Amino acid sequence: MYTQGLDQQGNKTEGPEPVESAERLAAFQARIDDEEKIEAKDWMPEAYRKTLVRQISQHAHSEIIGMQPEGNWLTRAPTLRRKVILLAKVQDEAGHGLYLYGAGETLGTSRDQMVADLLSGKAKYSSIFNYPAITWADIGAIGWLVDSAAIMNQIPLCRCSYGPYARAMVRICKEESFHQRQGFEIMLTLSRGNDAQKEMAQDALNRWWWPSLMMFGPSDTDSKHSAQSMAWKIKRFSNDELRQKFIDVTVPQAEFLGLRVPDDDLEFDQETGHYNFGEINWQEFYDVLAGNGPCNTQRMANRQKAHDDGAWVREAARAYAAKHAADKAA
Ligand code: FAQ
Repeated sequence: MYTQGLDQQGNKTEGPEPVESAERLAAFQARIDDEEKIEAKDWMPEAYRKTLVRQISQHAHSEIIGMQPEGNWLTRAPTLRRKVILLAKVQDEAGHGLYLYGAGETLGTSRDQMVADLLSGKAKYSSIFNYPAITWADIGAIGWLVDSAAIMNQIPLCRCSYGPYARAMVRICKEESFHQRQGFEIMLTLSRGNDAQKEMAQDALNRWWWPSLMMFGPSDTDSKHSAQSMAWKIKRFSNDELRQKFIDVTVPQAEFLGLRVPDDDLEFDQETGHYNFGEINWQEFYDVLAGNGPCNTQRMANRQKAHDDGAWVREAARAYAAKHAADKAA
């Protein structure tokens, strides 16, 4: 049979034995179009698998690296109550990383491989975690803004075409909602506090606002993966659509807090029902992605150290598993 398909890199092939025949690809797309979930053992195009491993692993890495800015404040939380809540939040992020690595592994890439790609710099993690948490108000701003942005992006992922990722996102989103509330509550307390506390809240908003907008990724004209990911229903909304939704929801919250969003061009457009906003500094975004953000080096050094320090745990777990298997076989 002489057919056309795609090879493992997604290039068109013509020949007697295509890796991915046009018929197979069409049948796969039809399943997606019918809103069927694709499961781990189902046939899938190699490019679909690769896109998912890329996105899911980078998402997992973000959760794990994302523990650092907040972990930095565990020993300095202002009250025991705040400390307990923050501890629970940081532990949740570790859990999210684990569910996501688990979802990634269903696609045939081991967690060891995903972690190796993070440590070698091959795999990215979210740009937002390369900014420092300088004051306690930053913990409020991270919960309020970063978790809000994460929720805005992740709620549609609960309907992602790949079943294991979609199901992991359901639980993650529930926990992120609690995280968002705790962040907003910190900001509310500070903004109703004394002048120094209000100033601290405003300063945190000033520093976290623009990086939070960058979390949604490049503008639609520059997003290289969006079109295909939306056709595969991995992504349900474009980067710009989600960014706009986030701004529309968050600006009134800032007003409620009595804080000023640091954007002179921000204004509500009566005609569209959306906020118009100023130009994002994309150069800063790409600099952070290239490893030149304020904390990239520190974040990766900490992760590498944690990985090295955990070597004995991995070794003990392997020895335990080997002993268990030997006992079972005996
Ligand atoms: N940072 O073509 P697109 C959280 C990369 S979890 C770094 O638009 P795509 C929880 C992108 O990977 C936050 N890199 O890509 C928490 C691609 O590079 P590649 C993480 C970025 O995949 C809260 C290139 O740019 N959430 O916060 C960023 O279609 C508090 C071209 O971009 C997720 O990962 C960025 N901001 O869309 C934890 C959600 N944006 O791979 C602790 C799942 C883009 O070709 C404390 N991911 N890039 O080398 C997604 O929804 C998507 O992957 C996007 C990017 C929307 C992030």
